[in-house]
Amino acid sequence: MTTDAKILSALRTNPDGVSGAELAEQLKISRAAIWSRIEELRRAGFDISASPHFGYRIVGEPDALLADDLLVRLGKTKVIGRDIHVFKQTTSTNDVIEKLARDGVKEGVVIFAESQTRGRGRLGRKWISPARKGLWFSILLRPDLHPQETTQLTVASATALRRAIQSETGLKPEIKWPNDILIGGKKVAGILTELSAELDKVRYVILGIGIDVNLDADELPAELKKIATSLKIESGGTISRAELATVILRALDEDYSRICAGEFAAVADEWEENCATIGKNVTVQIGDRKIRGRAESLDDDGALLLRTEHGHLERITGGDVTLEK
Ligand code: BT5
Repeated sequence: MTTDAKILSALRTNPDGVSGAELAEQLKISRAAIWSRIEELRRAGFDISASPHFGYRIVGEPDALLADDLLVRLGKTKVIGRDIHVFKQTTSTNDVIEKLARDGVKEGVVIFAESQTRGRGRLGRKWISPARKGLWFSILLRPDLHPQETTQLTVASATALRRAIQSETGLKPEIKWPNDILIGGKKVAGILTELSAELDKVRYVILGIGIDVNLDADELPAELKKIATSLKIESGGTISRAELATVILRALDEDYSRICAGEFAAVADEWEENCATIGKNVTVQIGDRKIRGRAESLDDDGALLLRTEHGHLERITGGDVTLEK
């Protein structure tokens, strides 16, 4: 943990204030060094008051993602969030993770970007990622899975995202197979799972997640106004992105562990309970092909089982689902 992270941690556990002398003692550095780090944190946007009576106190936090801060908030996890980096701007956080993956970096590293210039969805679609308005991040995973089983990871991520958003905001998000989180029928988050694999073994998976957090209605581009929303629009208040990111990373870590332990069935049960797709009549568009039917359940790999109009059970592994009204 860096000195800044240790100072932030001490300030947060002592909201009534902690003296420079106590901090110096705890961190085993001089009071002058503490003072200079506090100045640095103030420059990063932390509002830290200092008084002879109370010592140092945090009175305001910046609306910025800081790697040290996220690491301290997160504490110890099994895999996800072992290491966190924040970029001011990237093309796509999935691109950054891909480079790390090729360099042999261990799984669990998370890359956040305050904005992306070429954020992407599936099939090369564009993902808009305005600065400091959302959480745009990617995670490197190296699961011991067959390539076909990686849909399990998308399902697990959607389950974790839904749970975390609900606990943090009180909103009731729903999952739309395979990779959307909806509130009131509008998309608030999407997941892009990219993988590198040999014939029967996954080399690595890049889990890319985009969440619309603090966008106002007038900040959504015209083409998204009807289909997308943000947590701020739905809850009526600004949300701490750092706090939300922490809760989400913890939930993702839990569900990734469940998948690695072979407990996909339990994840799938939670998914089905909160899914806007199961039991509905849907149309699935796969390339030029359209399949209509009733979404029945998930299979063991996370694929969607669809009872078609002709009574056959079709196994769907990709595509865009539209819910019939
Ligand atoms: C997705 O694709 O939903 C996956 C989105 C993943 C984004 C994250 S951000 C961090 C990481 N780095 C990346 O470059 N990507 C990942 P898909 O199901 O194909 O949906 C894409 C469609 O969603 C677009 O065609 C738009 O209609 C819509 N869309 C674009 N930006 C959006 C936004 N910010 N919020 C809601 N919908 C959006």
